Amino acid sequence: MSDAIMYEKIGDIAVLAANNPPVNALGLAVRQGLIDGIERAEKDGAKAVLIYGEGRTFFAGADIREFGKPPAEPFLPDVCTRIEASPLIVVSALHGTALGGGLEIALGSHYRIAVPKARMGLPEVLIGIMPGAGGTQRLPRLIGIDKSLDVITSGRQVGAQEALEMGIIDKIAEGTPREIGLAYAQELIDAAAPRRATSEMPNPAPVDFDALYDAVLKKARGQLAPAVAVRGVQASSELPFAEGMKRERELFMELMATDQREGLIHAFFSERAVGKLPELDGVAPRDLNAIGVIGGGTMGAGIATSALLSGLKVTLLEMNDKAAEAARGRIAGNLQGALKRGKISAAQFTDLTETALNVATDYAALADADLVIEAVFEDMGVKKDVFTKLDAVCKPGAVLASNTSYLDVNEIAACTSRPGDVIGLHFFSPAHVMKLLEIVVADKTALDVVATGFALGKKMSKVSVRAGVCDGFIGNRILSKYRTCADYMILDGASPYQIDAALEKFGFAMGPYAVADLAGLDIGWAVRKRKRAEGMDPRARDFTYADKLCEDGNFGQKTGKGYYDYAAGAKARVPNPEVLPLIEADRATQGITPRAFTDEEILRRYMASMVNEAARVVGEGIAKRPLDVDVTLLYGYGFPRYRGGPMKWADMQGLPALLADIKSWAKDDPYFWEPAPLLEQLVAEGRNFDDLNKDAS
Ligand code: T1G
Repeated sequence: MSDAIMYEKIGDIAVLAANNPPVNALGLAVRQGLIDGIERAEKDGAKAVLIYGEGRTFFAGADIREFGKPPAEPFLPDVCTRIEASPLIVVSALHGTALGGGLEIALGSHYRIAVPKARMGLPEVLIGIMPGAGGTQRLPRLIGIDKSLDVITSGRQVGAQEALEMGIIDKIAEGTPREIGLAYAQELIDAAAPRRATSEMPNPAPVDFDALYDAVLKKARGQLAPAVAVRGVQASSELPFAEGMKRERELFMELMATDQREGLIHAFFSERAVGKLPELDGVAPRDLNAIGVIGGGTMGAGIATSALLSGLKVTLLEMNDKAAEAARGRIAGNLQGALKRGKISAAQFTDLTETALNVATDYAALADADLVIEAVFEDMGVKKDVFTKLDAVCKPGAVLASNTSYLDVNEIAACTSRPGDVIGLHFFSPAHVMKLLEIVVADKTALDVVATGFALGKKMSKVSVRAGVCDGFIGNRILSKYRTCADYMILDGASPYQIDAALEKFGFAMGPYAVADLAGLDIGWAVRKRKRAEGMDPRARDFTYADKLCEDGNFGQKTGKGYYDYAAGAKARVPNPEVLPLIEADRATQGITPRAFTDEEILRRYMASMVNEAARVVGEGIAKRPLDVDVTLLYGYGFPRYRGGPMKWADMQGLPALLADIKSWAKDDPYFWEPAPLLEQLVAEGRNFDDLNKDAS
């Protein structure tokens, strides 16, 4: 027998304990160990079998690392079927997260018990597949179609209490999984409880599966897995168990072969890889208990909220009492939202707003802070003034962070006597909601300060990505390029509405012009004015229609009108009729004859501009690996997760074709479409971005 499943006989009970850290994934050795264990128990005179996991969890699912490789027997569905077929009573005792194949093992068992904190679910759709070891056939027989569809199409984790109410488990008990499992198995033996096979339960009553399929497909914004999973569940209602299992397998294999599965699994591993930097190995972060936030606008209040929710003490500094009270109100409003959603209790709300939060107007209040984040107006002079004052009051070793979204962190650091303690922490608005944190490492930033940035991100449940210093770091620098590409397409004949529609069809939550309206058109206006004042490269194209829109007081959602008119509400946007005439006038002045764009060309240009700039960002070392770009775009810019991120998407398209497109467009606009050296190099070497990820791991 393999060590992955440890066998022991205690009285009448054969105990199969999984031992495959960190999450007891159901790799080959575990699957084989389960089969061997059941067979041994049957020969060993046992009356019952207990299955549980050592360490932090019951099985967290199939071993995702085996996907894409040739499958090896025994397959997981057969393991579940073998467990269920045993004449002995089989009990699964759940703790930690019983997910995917893990829950399917439990469903193949005859009885299920869990500790109160256990969570369970079938999260396969989140990685682009569907349950493939009987989950779509056994769960509906156990709890009915509606509840199964909720669990399977959302991929959500269900807590033990809810699972008990739904009928997924039979019992909850306090103790270790081994203790509660042994006690329950003995209780069942003593009561002469029958073997109880889920697959032998009657087919669940049908629902209108076609309507559900359509509704789920629409809600998933182009992602296929949840809708395909509906068809799997449908089979549980319409077919005998064995045929239903075959149908599940076919659908499962179909999804396994998709780019969406590849993209989602890339996203899963990439978001875990971003925090793993060889230079931080063994580097301890500095203490992090109390932090300071300077500026209580939307951004500062969001950062403070996120910090409070993660258990940190926060001192928020504002210019005067009135502004300080307004900031307190903003933070309380954010926390009220958390209270309403049940994320915190009323007592916690009171504690966070009255004890953990302190608002102040004097820099001296920051003297004891372990880390201070400034979120003041985006202007170098203002930032330098703040950092000079911080340098004077903060204790030695305090981390001094700027939330700048594009300014030079080296220049900010240089105005202090301790540049090693200075770092960029770029949050995304609203900071208590958005998961991305760019950790901007300046030339002199000390390694333990970088480690502290990552520790803060982890505490705040953010996905943190390391970035180097440049205008816009990873995300905003790439954004600026693909936005410009879209703006040029408008000059040449596309409309903002066609561009938004094409990109939303691709899977972006919102197109770039709807996003601009949400963020405020005044932001882009200020950037354009700054760039013109600094002197634009004469080869860069320019345009005025967007400025005119702002000059007329249209800043987007906050003024009720921008590219769209929001008179009927934010979601009921309609094109603003003033926009197209402004664009036409601009084209006429510049002597441009508009031409038609297909949605496909819009997408290819937009994505190529994004990938080309991303290749520069990686080539220059601003992002250490292509996967850092992918995670940045996924978590900060609404890039569709099932496409894996722009670099993964580019790899799946094929880099040679992308480079050929760029070179063909460069004939008309060599300045904008200059190919990134790294892209040319990869194509010449016949390699792709994922090869660079592998080189770095
Ligand atoms: N396979 C392989 N490795 C896994 C894994 C898995 N299923 N789950 C986690 N890991 C690794 C992870 O990469 C990390 O590695 C370490 O474990 C700790 O994870 C037939 C088809 C379980 C809730 O989708 O949701 O069953 O980075 O850092 O925050 O129907 O991991 O340390 O090297 O995330 O405590 C369904 C995915 C599979 C579960 C733990 N199961 N995992 O979270 O730790 S499909 C899933 C998670 C399936 C059947 C099918 C979470 C977690 P490293 P972590 P965590």
